Amino acid sequence: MSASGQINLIAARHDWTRAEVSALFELPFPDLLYQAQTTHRQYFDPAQVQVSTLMSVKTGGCTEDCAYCPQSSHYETGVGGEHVAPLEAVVAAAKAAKAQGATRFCMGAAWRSPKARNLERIEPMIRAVSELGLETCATLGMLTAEQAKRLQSAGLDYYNHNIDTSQEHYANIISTRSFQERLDTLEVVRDAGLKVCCGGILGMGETRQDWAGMLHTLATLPEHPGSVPINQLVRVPGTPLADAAPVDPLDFVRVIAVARILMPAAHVRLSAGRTEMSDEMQALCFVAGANSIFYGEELLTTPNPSSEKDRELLARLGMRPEAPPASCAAPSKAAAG
Ligand code: SAM
Ligand code: DTB
Ligand code: SF4
Repeated sequence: MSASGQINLIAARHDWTRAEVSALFELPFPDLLYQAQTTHRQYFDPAQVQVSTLMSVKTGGCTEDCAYCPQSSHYETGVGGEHVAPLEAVVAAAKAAKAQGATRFCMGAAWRSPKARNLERIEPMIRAVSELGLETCATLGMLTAEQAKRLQSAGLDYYNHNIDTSQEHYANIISTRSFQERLDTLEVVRDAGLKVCCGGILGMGETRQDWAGMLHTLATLPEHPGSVPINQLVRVPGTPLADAAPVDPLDFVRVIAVARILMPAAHVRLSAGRTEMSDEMQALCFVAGANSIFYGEELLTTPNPSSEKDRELLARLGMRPEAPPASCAAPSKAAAG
């Protein structure tokens, strides 16, 4: 509180140094959580959680070699290459997600980058989901500037494109596209006026320094991402990372807390891997500043906790889903709702 009695808002900074980020990781756990929760309360209601539902609209058969991914055609995971989902199936899934309480619907496709004919299939999906009064998100791989603009014109709100890990560790995980190419897509997405959803995965053999590096990259982008998904690796048999060592749950909480401190206005999403997390660990993540989850029985190809279980967890914690943003109540968006 200032001398005048006003609360001083902790300002969002874009000039974090790598040393400052590393120092946050070295704080005693109670000090780190106190700082994260203090920051969180200045920007958000700590009892609210943003709720997103995922749908895989084109599954498997991907040319890329991302070592974590069950959808890569480089690995035998039992996930076959499918065609693009029909529009009606997407609309039905989006309606069901809305009825369950989701406010954002994220459509994922296993592409390195979409072709023109692919985007022609995706655009009507975005329009239809937007018309239902849901926020829209898509994750389709690398984009050109023109493609990003087209998606924006179709009504897309967010584009998900993860850096996945630190610049240093990246080449150990993916060889078919570079860290710089990820950053280039983030730039065209921002320039098209889309909101960025960008985060990474923990549990791919990285160190604490890699977590600091990944979060430093995110926090020093020209704008902080609107959403920061922090995934715990889902270890899928057949992928090179199937037997990776699990992350210490308290370290996972540390990463959430540091993300919250560095990017105070972002929705930090407790993303993949929740089926392996205890209720207590998830509760600690919320205390550390996580305020978004994926909701619904499936992520893209792997399971997620049931909606019922999540509702119970939120109720036990006295927490509740965040209301949709005002933009979603606009007549054009709500028309078909
Ligand atoms: N093909 C596009 C791309 O790579 O940007 C979009 C879909 S891709 C499946 C979206 C993100 O899902 C990846 O960037 C990665 O962070 C996450 N992901 C994929 N497999 C995962 C796994 N096994 N565990 C945790 N996260 C995973
Ligand atoms: C993100 O960061 N996590 C989601 C979403 N963005 C697209 C994907 C998680 C995928 C987990 C593995 C699967 O279900 O295939
Ligand atoms: Fe393909 Fe995306 Fe999976 Fe990489 S993460 S293999 S680009 S679907």
